[in-house]
Amino acid sequence: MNLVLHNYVRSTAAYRVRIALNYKDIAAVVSDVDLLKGEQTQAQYTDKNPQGLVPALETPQGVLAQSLAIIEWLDEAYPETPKLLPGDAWQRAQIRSLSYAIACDMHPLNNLRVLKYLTGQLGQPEPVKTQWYHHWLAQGFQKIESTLSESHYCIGETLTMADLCLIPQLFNARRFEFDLTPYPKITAIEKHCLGLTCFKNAKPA
Ligand SMILES: N[C@@H](CCC(=O)N[C@@H](CS)C(=O)NCC(=O)O)C(=O)O
Repeated sequence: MNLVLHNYVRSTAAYRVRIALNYKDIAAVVSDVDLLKGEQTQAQYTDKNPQGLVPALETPQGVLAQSLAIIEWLDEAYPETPKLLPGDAWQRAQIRSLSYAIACDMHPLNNLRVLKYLTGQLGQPEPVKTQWYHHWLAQGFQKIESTLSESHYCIGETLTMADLCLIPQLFNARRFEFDLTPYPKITAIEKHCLGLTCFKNAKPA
C-alpha cells in the first residue's frame, strides 16, 4: 500500500503516528508541512486535509486526518502487524480512555494555534503562556500518574496507543521546561519507551 504521512518534526500528534508506523514496520513517504510557516493553512495542504492540522495520512482510499483515527486504522488495515489496541473490549476501552485523556483533554490546550492566540490576539506575555502551558500539563499528568501501575507501559504489559500519546506529550513538556519529578510512574514509562527502536527512530530530534 502506498502511504504518505504529512508530518511536522516537532508535532506531538505526528510523532504518535511515526512511532506507530515504526512499531508496525509499515513504510510511508514523509511529506513535511512547516507549521511555523503556516503551510498547514495553505490550499496546497488544506485541499488534501481540510482539517488543516498535521498529521494526515494519504492512503489508497483517501486522506485520513486525526492521529488516533490513523493509528486505529493502521491496526485494522494491517492486521498482521503488532497491535496497538490489543486485548478484549475492556482493555481496548482502557487504552482509548487514557489516550483521549492526553490527546483530547491535554494536547489541544497547548497547541500552537492556542498558544499563538494567547500571546497574539489576547496580548498575553510569554510568562503567562508558560504558566498556562504548565497548568494544563500538571492537571493532566497528576490524573494520569494516579491511574498508572508499576508497569513499563501505560496499560498492561505491552506497548499500546496510550504510550504513543504519553511519550510525545512528555517531549513537549520537557521542551517547555515542565518539572516532571512529581510523576515517577510516568517518567519510568518514558525511560523504558525511549529505549525502544520504534521511539528512537521517531523522535523529533
Ligand atoms: N487531534 C489532532 C491534533 C492535530 C494537531 O493539533 N496538530 C498540531 C501539531 S501537534 C497542528 O497541526 N498544529 C497547527 C496549528 O495549531 O496551527 C490529532 O490528533 O491529529
